Amino acid sequence: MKRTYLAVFAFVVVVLFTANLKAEDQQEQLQAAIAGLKTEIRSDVTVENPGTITGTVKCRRVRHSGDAVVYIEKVGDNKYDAPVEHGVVDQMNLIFIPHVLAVQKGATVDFPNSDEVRHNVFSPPDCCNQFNLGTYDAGASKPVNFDKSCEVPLLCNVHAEMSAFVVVLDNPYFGVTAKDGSFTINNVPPGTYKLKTWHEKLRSEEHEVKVEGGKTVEADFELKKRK
Ligand SMILES: [Cu+2]
Repeated sequence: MKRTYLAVFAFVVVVLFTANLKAEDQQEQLQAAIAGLKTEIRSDVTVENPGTITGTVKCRRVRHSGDAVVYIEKVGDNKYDAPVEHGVVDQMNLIFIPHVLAVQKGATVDFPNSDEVRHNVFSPPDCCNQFNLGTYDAGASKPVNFDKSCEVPLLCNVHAEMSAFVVVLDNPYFGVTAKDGSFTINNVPPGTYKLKTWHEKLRSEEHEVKVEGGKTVEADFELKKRK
């Protein structure tokens, strides 16, 4: 009798240990995906004597200062070739990764399913770029082209809690903030611009910035809740 108890006990320990290893493995995979996937997709543009815009966005009353987008509304005539590189929004552990992907207009974004369950990515009916990819299996991936500048909420028909955004912009001059709120916009042609912010929950702010060739100009923002 005692032996049976011991055997059961040992079995439970092994099962728990394996489950723990699997959970740790999943966490590692998730962190790797978060670190590895790009949050900005743009085309390469040759600029003579470019400048840099850098700064911090403080996001008030939300968990962190990441996932805000800082962008220049208009640069020249805003006519730029679509990016060749595809963006990727992965679906892993019932989460979209990254949570915010900023792309230049014309970009294609791939939506792989890295889970063992099926997902169905779609954007809401009142959205400027409406699509529905239908349910698809683990390992499969479907592309969507984003040709209008606007914010596109991503949802999943199977999992109501899944949410993310593709923010589509008119030119290559934008940056997505890291969790500490920092951002950088490189390769900016010299000039005076209107710099704006986007955040899923916070009110948009704008600053005027003067970019000079070979120099870095700083622009800081503080974003508050929408009224
Ligand atoms: Cu889903």
